[in-house]
Amino acid sequence: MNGDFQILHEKIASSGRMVITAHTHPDGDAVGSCVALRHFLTESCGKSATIILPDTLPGNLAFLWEGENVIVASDSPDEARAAVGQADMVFMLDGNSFDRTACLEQDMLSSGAFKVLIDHHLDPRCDEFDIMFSRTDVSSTCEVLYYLLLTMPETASDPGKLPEASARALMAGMTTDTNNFANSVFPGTFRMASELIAAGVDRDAVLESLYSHYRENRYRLMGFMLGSNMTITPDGAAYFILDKEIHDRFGIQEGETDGFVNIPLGIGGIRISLFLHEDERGFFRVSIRSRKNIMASDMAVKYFHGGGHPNAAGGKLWFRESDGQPADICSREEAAAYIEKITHEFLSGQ
Ligand SMILES: [Mn+2]
Repeated sequence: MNGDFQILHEKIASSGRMVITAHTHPDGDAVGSCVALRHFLTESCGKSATIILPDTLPGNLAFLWEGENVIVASDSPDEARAAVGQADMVFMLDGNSFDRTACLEQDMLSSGAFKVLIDHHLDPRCDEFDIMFSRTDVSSTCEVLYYLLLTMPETASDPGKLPEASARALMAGMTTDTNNFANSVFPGTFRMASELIAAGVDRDAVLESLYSHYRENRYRLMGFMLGSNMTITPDGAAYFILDKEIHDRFGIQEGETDGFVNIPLGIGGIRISLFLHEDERGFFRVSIRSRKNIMASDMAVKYFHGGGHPNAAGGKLWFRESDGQPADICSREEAAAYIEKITHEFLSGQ
């Protein structure tokens, strides 16, 4: 699944304007890989590169993206479209298809730019890209990108030659996707971390930025969700439903519920955990985490129009018909009954 490094090097050398994008609701790996690549392309290769993301950037990752001049397509659709139209090279990071960029998808697909995929999800859409660097035996897109950048003539296998901002962003994205080395860790993941520290990345400062600047709201909500919202089923499923009323009551912002879905797996006997977050477009965003022998990705595909990794996946549950997308349930209130039914069905078969 891995493209020819030589072709990538040549294309970068001969291209002028580059666009870097990633999936909706960008997480640390998406933002980190975009920022790392942009600094490499601009500082090491002397190119012009713009990050265009579909929607809101999480405030807790501001230490990565502040000052990066990112175009957010939902805020500036015309500017985003123009930048994609002018690009001669497009990089899709941390998503296996342009459909993960939502409102940007059509512009990306119709662009005549040379398209590069750098990712770690299953089943990349080969037909959408000119070249792909896609692996699943890695922690994160940041890890794929790290080893890819080391093949570039500008670094010549020396992590010390990466721009400082790239090295820091790679460390940050890998750290969030592994939940700080708790899951999806491979030998190459530790090697990368070790080499980045040797190259000067201040890991303590990265951890401080990532995990010590949340707002109080996050922890008030966490207390409420664990105390009054979490349901545990006899089959060993745990689920939360964060509807709009709770969301507004706690004044929750993008990124502030990250990690909640992992918490129930700390309870003995819980096999799978689901976190539903209401979206104003008529669906719940569904995050799923599971123990090693349970396939969260199968559940995401089968019941939530989604996908992902074996133990960390996600999708959507539509409670209203929208844009020709039929509803999965008749109302928001039916979400709990639906989750009870499908987790029972799914876990009985495991
Ligand atoms: Mn990722």
